[in-house]
Amino acid sequence: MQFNRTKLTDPELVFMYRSIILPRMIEEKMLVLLRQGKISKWFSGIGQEAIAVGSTLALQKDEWIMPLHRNLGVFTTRQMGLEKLFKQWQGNKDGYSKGRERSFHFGSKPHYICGMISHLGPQLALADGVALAYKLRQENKVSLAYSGDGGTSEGDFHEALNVAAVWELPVIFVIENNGYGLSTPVNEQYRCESLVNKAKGYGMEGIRIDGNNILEVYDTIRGVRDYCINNQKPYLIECMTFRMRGHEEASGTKYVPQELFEEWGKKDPVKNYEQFLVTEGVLNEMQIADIRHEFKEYIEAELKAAFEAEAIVPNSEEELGDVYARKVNGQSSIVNIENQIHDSPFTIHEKRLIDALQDGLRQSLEQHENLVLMGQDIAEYGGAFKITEGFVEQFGKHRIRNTPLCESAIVGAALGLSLEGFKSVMEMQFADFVSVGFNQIVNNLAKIHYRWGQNADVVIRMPTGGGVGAGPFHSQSNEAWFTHVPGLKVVYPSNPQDAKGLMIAAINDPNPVMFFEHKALYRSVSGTVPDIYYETPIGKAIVSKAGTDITVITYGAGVHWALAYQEQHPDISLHILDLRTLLPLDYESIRNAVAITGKVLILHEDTLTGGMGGEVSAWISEHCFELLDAPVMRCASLDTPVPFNLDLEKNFMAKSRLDAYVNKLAAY
Ligand SMILES: Cc1ncc(C[n+]2csc(CCOP(=O)(O)OP(=O)(O)O)c2C)c(N)n1
Repeated sequence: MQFNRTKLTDPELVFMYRSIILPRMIEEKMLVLLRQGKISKWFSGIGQEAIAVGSTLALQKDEWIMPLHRNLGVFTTRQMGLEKLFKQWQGNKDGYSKGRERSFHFGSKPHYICGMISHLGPQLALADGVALAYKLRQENKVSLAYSGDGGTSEGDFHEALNVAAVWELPVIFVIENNGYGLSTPVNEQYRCESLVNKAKGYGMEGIRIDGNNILEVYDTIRGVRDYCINNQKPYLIECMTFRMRGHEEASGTKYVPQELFEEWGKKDPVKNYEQFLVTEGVLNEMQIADIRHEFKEYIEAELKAAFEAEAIVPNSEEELGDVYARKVNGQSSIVNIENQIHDSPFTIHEKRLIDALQDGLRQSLEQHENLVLMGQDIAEYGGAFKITEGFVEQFGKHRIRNTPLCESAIVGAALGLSLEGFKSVMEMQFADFVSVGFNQIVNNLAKIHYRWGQNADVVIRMPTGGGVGAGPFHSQSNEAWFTHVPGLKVVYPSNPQDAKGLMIAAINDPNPVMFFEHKALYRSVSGTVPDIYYETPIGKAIVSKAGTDITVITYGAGVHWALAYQEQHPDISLHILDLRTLLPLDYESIRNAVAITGKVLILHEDTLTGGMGGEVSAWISEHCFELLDAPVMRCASLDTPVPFNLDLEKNFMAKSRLDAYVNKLAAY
């Protein structure tokens, strides 16, 4: 192995040695503890330390890194105290995730380290978002994300590199090509000659280097960092290395030919560098022994302290309390229209739902300089539904961003922006397409605050629903996919005033909000909308029409179906509750609405099985049993995909069975 010290001084070379030997020694200790049954799972980075350590040293301390499961060297090189790290791995309350996350799946904002999720690939797009934040602020910084050779086969790898190239983001993508993805050798993973060749396909530069040579890694990444900043472009680095242990310690290495261990054992990044320093006269054997002794004592002392930590006493209130981030700083000064409507100190205008949404977005962009909108065709074209028409002229293309066709990467980029304190609204062109961004939403955005205290300040706009003969993939109601995910908020306005106020509230909320907008209501529903910047509270239902015979609990288009039904059937008096927010549910308003009539019909456009109606019905049965005079009934759409033919679609829709359900309940 050829080492080139370039202009590095002796103390700098020694510092590098200390940086690379520490994670090696920690791991050696971990393997002993594992054999003693004192710790659980362990993913080893032995043999790959030069990559994590060299790249972390090459970055500034306040540049975000997205490490994976073999990157202990990132954590130690960012000077994280060992006691807290050990507590993290033991699942202790005083670790980085309050015992909620295993192994390396945690982050630390003060250290600019973003916690990985298990899925291989999603973190790459977060690096895009962080780099976008740097670019928008014109800061001279880069973000850096790792991928294994296996991870490069994930769609997220392709999406993240493509977005970084198209948006010219200063991101360094580092592939650790260690020969295997679990038991799968690289010849069963990809067909290109080398992974760095993929860079060309995205229109970016790339280089393949010896990942076991810490000086080569450090020097390359220093240079690449300058390139990314000066040219405002991403860069791909393929680091050749080898996984010297099993995928994780329990899984063994039987499938790896012994010769490979012998061959790569000779290329050990720690031993070779140590040898180089001795040959170079930078360190002698005594000094090396001293450093090793110092670290041994350090590790033992910190481990002892960690093992003495008290066991966790579970507290459900605290667990639930950490799922969502709390609002901070002066948000209470925003007008809550529902407290002030009677004073009417503001002007109002008649608006369609679509115009009200546009109002909410525009005023939010004026309010928050750090708010960015992203979506397919949302810039000059104004979006598929023209909601963002005119925004580019007012706010510029840097804030109103057209995206390539890659929902997963854009949701990930939104989370990356949030790491850097930006707010973002992403437009799904149709709610149906959320399925290809699903993982980022339900696993990254939703869980991040509970896992390590980082919020995801992201709103995802979901043009949803059917009724216009658009077929199975432009008509779905998929809100219930998300109401089952702790950490998300799910909002679904039915009228213009709520649409604007809830949009503003969603953007002000520090948590990820799924914002459903019924496409058929965009231009068919109008109402008065205050001109001022105001919030409609998330988590509050509203009585759309008071009545005495049957309570209809509904949302979205269902509200309009119920109102229209009432108009056509004056003999029966419906009490109509518009839920407006589906997660969290407003149980108090539900109870009050049940109490008024004792007969409850839950109505929604979504299909029956597993829909919101099931959840609301179960809650009413459990908590309002004494208030009921009839079984809770659900009127929902047929349990089929949404059909294209208009007659079939009409038959599919819950609306076509509303009359039957009302009569059934009335007669009960
Ligand atoms: C989406 C997804 N599929 C499968 C897995 C299971 N899994 C975890 S690590 C791994 C191998 C990863 O290989 P590679 O990306 O080369 O990284 P390495 O473990 O070699 O560092 C697999 C298959 C996972 N975590 N996520």
